[in-house]
Amino acid sequence: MKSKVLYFSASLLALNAFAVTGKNKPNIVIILADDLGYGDVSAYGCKTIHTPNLDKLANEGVRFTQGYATSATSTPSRYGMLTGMYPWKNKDAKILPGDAPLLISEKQYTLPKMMQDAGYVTAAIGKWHLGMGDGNVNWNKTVKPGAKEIGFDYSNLIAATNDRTPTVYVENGKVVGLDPNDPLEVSYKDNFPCEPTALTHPEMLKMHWSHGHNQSIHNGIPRIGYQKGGKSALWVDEDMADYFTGIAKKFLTENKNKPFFMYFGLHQPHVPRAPHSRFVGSSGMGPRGDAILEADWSVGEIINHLEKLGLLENTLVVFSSDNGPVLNDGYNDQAVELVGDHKPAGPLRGGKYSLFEAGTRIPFVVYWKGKVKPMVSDALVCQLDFMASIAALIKQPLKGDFDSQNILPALLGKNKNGRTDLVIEANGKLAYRAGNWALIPPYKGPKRNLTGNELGNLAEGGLYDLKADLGQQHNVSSKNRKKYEKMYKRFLGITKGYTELK
Ligand code: NG6
Ligand code: CA
Repeated sequence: MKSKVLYFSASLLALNAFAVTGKNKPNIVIILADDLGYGDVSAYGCKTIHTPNLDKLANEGVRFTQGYATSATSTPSRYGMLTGMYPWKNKDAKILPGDAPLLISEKQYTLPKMMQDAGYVTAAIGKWHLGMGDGNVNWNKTVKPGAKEIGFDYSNLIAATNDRTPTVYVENGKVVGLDPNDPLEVSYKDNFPCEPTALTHPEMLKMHWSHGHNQSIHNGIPRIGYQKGGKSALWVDEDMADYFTGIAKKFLTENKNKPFFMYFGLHQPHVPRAPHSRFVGSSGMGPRGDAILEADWSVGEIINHLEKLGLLENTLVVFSSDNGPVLNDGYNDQAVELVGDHKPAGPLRGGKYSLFEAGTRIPFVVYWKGKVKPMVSDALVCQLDFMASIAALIKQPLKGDFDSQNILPALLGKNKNGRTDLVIEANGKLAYRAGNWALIPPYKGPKRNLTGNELGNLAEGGLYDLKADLGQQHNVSSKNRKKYEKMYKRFLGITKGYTELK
């Protein structure tokens, strides 16, 4: 009897403790699209595509006109967001193959570890692209270290990108649905004997490649990288949105009584664009537009689910993209032919892979029902700052040196004092934003890559007054030599010791 009473009061105590530590902590949901451009969301001014669910967040939250990713490609961008450190400080933070080892050191403090320390349940769902395993992965065993080791209690991921092998879902380090009698093997060096590739078996393709993407074929789509076996575990691209949206909803339902942090990486509109048949033809712009509408649907599902669970007023939702837009990223999917008047980068110059604005300036929305007032903010904000800003929000002390800055009031729309400056990265090269100005140091290299996007290699360097010239049409570096040199000096002061990633 006594032990029962003890047990009863202990659980009351536990409940009470939960009420104090747990109840008032807002949940955090970060939704990151893949290659979605500044002009791809109708709330950002485009009239060529209609994204009602993203618009709801943008129009009822804080819509940032100067929101940035740290990098113009996925891996470094995600690294910056999750570690609070500039990605160019880690020489390995560049586009990773599907069999790359975990990029973030297990010793590194991360945003999800901070959330765990604050009592949150954490999840990473969807696109990963930060490496998993030790560089010599056996996909038929538990793959580690991975998301768990850097702070995610639960994970359900694609290892890299939807155009790279392995084309399987990895849940908590285990390939989902794998048959032990049909082991999965992956290689980024050599093909496996007798396995078809896009070069040897073009007749197997339902989607054709234009550059890269001519190795293993799965689901009629040629990929980067080779793989063999694991047939029962291979994903169906057209079902991926339903799969991950379902996983996210399940995580939210199961953790509705705890404070949670969910990082949801959408795979759209990255190539290969293979949306579910429900969305095929919905945009009139071919697979790229249809994939954007599928992503919009997915975001709507998550928001509606939070509402259904009664959690919307206690959940801070961030929506953004890992880098800027691209039309032809290696497949002939009519993105270029069907784009019409649509401008994926909006008024900005460049796109994915670019040091020009459209490489890193992306849709960036903070939505918190009842807590954040609708507004448009021109504060300079970056995904790098989530770590220090969320630390401030949940009153979790952040020890150590981070590039992440606490700009919480700006993120919540309470003021417009964002960062004063920011270093951005593209293809291992750096550029600098400060105030209204964008500085691109002198770089050798091609004007464009195979996608047709401008990279921002300017032999003489560039200086742009974004207030007067948002589209970066007028390089004023010679006219404003003093300004250029002053900014360049400040840029070198921040990036000293950095040598271009090879
Ligand atoms: C490039 C791929 C591109 C895309 C990109 C990563 C080729 C020719 N191009 O190497 O298709 O996969 O890597 O994109 O292979 S990201 O958004 O994940 O950074
Ligand atoms: Ca991307």
